[in-house]
Amino acid sequence: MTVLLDTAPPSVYASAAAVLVRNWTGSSTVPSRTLYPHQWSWDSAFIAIGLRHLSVRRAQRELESLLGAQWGDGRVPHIVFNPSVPHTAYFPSPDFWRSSAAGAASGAPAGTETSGLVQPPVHALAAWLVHRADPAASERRGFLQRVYPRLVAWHSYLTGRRDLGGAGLTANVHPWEPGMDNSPVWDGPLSRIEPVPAGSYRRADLDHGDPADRPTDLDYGRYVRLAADYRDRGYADDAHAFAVEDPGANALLIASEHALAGIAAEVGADPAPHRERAARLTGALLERLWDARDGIFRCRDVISGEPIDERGVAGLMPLLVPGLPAEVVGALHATLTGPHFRLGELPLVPSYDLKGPAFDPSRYWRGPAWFNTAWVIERGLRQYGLLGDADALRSAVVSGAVESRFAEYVDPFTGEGHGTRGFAWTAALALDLAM
Ligand code: 9YW
Repeated sequence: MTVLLDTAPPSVYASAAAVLVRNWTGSSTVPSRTLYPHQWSWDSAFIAIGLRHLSVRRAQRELESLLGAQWGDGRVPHIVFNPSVPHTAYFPSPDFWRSSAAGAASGAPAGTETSGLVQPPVHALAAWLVHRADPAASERRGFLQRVYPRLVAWHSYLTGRRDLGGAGLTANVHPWEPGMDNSPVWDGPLSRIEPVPAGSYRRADLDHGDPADRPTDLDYGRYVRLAADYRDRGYADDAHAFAVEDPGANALLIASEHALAGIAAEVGADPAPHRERAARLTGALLERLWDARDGIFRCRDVISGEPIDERGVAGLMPLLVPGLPAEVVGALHATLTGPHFRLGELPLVPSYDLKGPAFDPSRYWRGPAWFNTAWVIERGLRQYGLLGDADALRSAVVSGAVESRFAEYVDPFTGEGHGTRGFAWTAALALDLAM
């Protein structure tokens, strides 16, 4: 591996690089050696954004190994399983998903085992940032030429078969898909789902994670029901008991669609359709999910047709979307720094409303602060010239990551680490913001 010269302080650089080197398997990076021993989709995109500062080639490989497991229908699976890891190490394992047996209808790859769900589409943005880190090397290897058609197919799946609400936005069909598994935002739509019986499966996550920090058994019973039903329908997108339009996933899709326009121009394709799609998606996001009264984007429950009355960090992530009306940016900034999220007073951004009834500072996505959402919000603040808050958030990400030994998530008040340590995207994104 060629290690590039960098400008990050040596302690940040060396310790973040050590995590990324330790978690590298030879073709991709595991989020955590213990808790998550396979390749995860949006993790890999965030990881590539950091890896580009260590090795552009390795960052390209990270994305290309993930895209190599893309299904024929365009979906990029949320987990790509490492065949050398025992099935007992993570649940649900390949024998649960049975992707390679899913058949021709969805075009799952025959030689690789994957899940059948997706995660937020950070990949085109990541590919663009990896390219920008060393355009000459990227061009020599034909990186963008190879990934462009796959990224186009991926976005077509999300805006085609996954436009379940019919208004242009992409919908998520499982709480694992927006990447924020047990966010209180899902409690309402999830309460309609009959959990599978306790004892019908075994949670491997509790071998490594503190039960008080992880989703509950009731949540898991519902996650398993939804995933098993999807599998049993051959991963067809025609009937879902859970479907939501998430502002975080859609914001990342829009940012990635803009990145795809940049990629198209580089590879000699027409960028205009990507710009048009980004504009259409932005219009739909504002039309469907913006709550002007409360100054936050809401998630929409596609089954009930109603916005979900909870404030989650995903509702602030559209700050990443270029070209928002000034009053929307101003209101989002006020919400971010106001009593529900308290940026400025607190160093990072809690995953859920500090005043919300379900707030819990240590349980996973029900309150703790995460580094990937902070990275997205930092970029959004910077884009809109809110530089004081962007600078403060940037240094809080870097110091919080190092001080917590690259924790998966931290207590939003104390910064105390929770979950696994040596978590890859925490290291990657701290490295990116330290450069
Ligand atoms: C799980 C790997 C994944 C992340 C998700 C996070 C968690 C998996 O870990 O989900 O077993 O709960 O919620 O965003 O991609 O890091």
